[in-house]
Amino acid sequence: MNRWLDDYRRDGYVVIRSAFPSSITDAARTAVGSGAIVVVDSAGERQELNVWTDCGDDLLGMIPRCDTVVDLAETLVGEPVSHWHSKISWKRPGSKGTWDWHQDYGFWIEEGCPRPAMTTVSIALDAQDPSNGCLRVIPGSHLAGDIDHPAVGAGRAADPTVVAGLIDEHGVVDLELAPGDLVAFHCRTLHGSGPNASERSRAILHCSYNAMSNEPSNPFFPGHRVRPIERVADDRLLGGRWASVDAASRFIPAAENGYVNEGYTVLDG
Ligand SMILES: O=C(O)CCC(=O)C(=O)O
Repeated sequence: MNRWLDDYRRDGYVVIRSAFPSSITDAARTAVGSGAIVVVDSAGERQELNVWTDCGDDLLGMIPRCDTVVDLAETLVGEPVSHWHSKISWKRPGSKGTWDWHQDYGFWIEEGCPRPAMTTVSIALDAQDPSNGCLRVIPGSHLAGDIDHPAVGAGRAADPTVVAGLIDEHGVVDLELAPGDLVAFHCRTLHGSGPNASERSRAILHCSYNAMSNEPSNPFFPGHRVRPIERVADDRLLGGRWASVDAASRFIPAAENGYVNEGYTVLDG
């Protein structure tokens, strides 16, 4: 874990290859698209998501609670963590939607989380590369402090002038991932993604965590309050002992979604 921590502290992200087998990623993929909401980007294009805060004994509730993911999150944050939320972010083939450059903490600070003691562990469900709109990061941008996130076009994004300066300084890394690869990134790491210009799907499962000592004073959901994670042993997950695949009954609907509070336009899928 220490090498990952060194990379994470330096770059603001770390990639771990082949963290999950195809038995898990194939099963999780079957939930893609069901119950999705749509978040509108700066150009008015559509991004599809399923978001949940409460984790049950279905597959999508067990992955964010499993030892592999939670141990990594706790190592990177440096203390016990609470589940913040998880989401499947899906770009269907040919979809034009993008994720504008942003720091997650630029939004989460609005819920009153005192410190950037938050991280996201993302698991690729499909192969992803620039042609299908893979996640992109600006390495080292987590050290740039809190950047303003004004309204930009039809959405919100990190101040484009600051982003341009950081890209000049640090460049951009396209996170090319195979199914089952994992990337963890700091809540201040600038990230985004482009359109899916390919004929392939691009689905990724983002699991986000907050330090137990970092209670939000203005949570947008009851599910954002800190609470201990009821962990799931990796053996149970890898052995396929989940109740069902999909957390559809707990996917947060468009009208109640935190993206609304963040100033995004959110539509039913
Ligand atoms: O899935 C992506 O490409 C990025 C999603 C993202 O940054 C977000 O949901 O905040």
